[in-house]
Amino acid sequence: TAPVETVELSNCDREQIQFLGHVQPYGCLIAVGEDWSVGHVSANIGEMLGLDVEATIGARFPELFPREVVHYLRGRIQMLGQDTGAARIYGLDLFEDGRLFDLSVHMSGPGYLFEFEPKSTRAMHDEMSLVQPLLARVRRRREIPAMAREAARAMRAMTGFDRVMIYQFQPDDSGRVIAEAAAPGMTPFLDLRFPASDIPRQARALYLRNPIRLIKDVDAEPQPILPPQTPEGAPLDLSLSVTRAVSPIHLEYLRNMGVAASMSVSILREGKLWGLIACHNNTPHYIDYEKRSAVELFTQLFAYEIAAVETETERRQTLQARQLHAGLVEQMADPVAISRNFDAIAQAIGEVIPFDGIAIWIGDRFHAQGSTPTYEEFMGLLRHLHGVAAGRVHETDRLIDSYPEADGFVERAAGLLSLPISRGPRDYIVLFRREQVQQVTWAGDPNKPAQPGPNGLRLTPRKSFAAWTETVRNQSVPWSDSEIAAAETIRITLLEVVLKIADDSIAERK
Ligand code: BLA
Repeated sequence: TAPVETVELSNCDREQIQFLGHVQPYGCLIAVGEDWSVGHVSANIGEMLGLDVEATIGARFPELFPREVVHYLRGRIQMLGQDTGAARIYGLDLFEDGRLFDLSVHMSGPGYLFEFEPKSTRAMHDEMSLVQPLLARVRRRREIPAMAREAARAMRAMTGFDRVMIYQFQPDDSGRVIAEAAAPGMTPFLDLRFPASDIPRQARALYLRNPIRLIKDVDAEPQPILPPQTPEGAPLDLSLSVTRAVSPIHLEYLRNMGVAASMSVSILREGKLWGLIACHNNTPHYIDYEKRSAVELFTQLFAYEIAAVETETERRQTLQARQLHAGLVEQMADPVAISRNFDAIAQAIGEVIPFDGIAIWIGDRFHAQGSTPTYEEFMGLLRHLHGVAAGRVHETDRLIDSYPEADGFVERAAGLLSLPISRGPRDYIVLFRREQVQQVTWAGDPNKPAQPGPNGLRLTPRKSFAAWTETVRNQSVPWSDSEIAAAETIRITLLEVVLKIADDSIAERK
C-alpha cells in the first residue's frame, strides 16, 4: 500500500490520495496509539502549538496538555468508533492560556488522530444560525435547477467564495455544472461538462466517506508527517482527516484554472455520490472548521431536499405513464387517425419521456417528428430492431455500437428507445435522442490561452471539456431507469390498444 511513485495522467485513479503523508499548513496533526503515546506529528506543531517535534514523538499525549483539557477530550471521544465520523470541538482553550483551537478527533486503527486549527477570536461564530434561513429559500423551489441555484447562492453567502457551483454526476460519472453563483466578471462555468477522470474513482470513493475538503492555498507548503511511516512500514491513513494535503495533480489543475483556493462538499443520495458543491477563490481563502461544519450540515439538508424532489418526480412519471392509457386509447382507436393525432400522441409521450425525435411505424405507415432518421434510414434500422428488440423495450445511448450504419444519422439520432407495439416484430414507436455533444456549448473564453504546467495542457478545464467531448462522441443522453420503466408501461398500454384494434377490424371483415 505504498503511494504510486510517480503520478501521471494515465494512472490518476491509482494515486493513493489518503497516503500522501502531509497536511495542509492551516492545521496540524497528532496521532496517538491505543496506549495514548504519540506515534506521529505534523512538522508544524512547533509553530502552531508550541510543541517540540522531537520531544513530542513518543511522548504520552496526556502530558502535553493541561489536566482539565485532557479530561475533557477523553470525555468527548468516548463515543467514537471506526467510521463514526469525528468528534468536533470548537474554540477550545487548549493550553488554558487564551489561544483557541478547533479540533477534529477521529479513530484511526486502534488509536486516535487529533487535528488542530487555530481559531480566530475576532470572528463572530454564529454560523449555525444561517443554515435554516438559507435552507428555507431552497425549500421554496420545487425543481432541481432552481433549488441548485438557491443553494449555490446560499453557499456563497455563507462562505464568501468567489465562485460556487453545483456539480452533478451523470450516470457515466462525468459531471455537469447545473448551477453557479459567482462574483461579477468571472467567466461562467454553468452547463460545462467534465469527464469522469477529472475527479478520479478513488477520490469519489473517498468523498463518500469524508464529505468536505478545503484547499486553503494551492501554493502553500504541505507539512510532512513525522515519522513518515509506522514501525510496520505503513504510512498514516488520512482518509478521514480534515487537513489532509491533496493530490499534486489536482493542485496543478486548480493552478491552471487560476484558482488559488478550493472547497468541495459531497452531496449524497441513497448512499451514492449525487454531486458536489464546488467552490473556487481567486486568492487563498480559509473558513474555519466550525463554519465548515455548518456548510456540511447545510449540504446534507440540501441533499435531502433534492432526494425528496427526485423521488416525487419519479413517482409522478410512473403515474403519468399509467394515465397516458385513457388518452392514447382514444387517440389510437382509429388507426387511420394516427397521423392526425400523431402530434398529440408525441406530446403525451414526451411529457413522460423526454426525446428529441419520435417515429411510429404501424401498419406499414411511417410517421416521424423532430430529430429522427429519414424514412430510408429508418427502414434499415427496422431490420436491426427486429433482430435485437422484438417483443420488448430496447434502449441504447450509443446505437452506433450495435448498428454501425447509424453513423449516417448519429447527429440526429445517437440513441434510441424502442417500444414494440404489436405481437409480432412489426410495429414500433421509437424515441430518439440526439448526439449529446451537439447540444452542449463551451461557455469559457475560447481566446484565452491555457498555460501548460509540468503535466501539459491536459490539466485545464478546456482540455477536460475536449476530453469529455471525445468520450461522449456518438452518444446520447442515457435513458434513465424510470424512463425505461415508463416506456414498458406505455408499451403494454399500446399493445392492448393495437391488439384490440386488430381484433375489431378482423371482426368487421367477417
Ligand atoms: C479532485 N477534481 C477534484 C475535486 C474537484 C475536481 C472538484 C475535489 C477537490 C476539490 O475540492 O478541489 C474537479 N473542480 C473539478 C472540476 C471543476 C472544478 C471538474 O471546479 C469544474 C468546474 N484531475 C484531472 C485529472 C486528474 C485529476 C486528469 O483533471 C488525474 C490525472 C485528479 N482530481 C484529481 C485528484 C483529485 C481530484 C487526484 C483528488 C484530490 C484530493 O482530494 O486529494
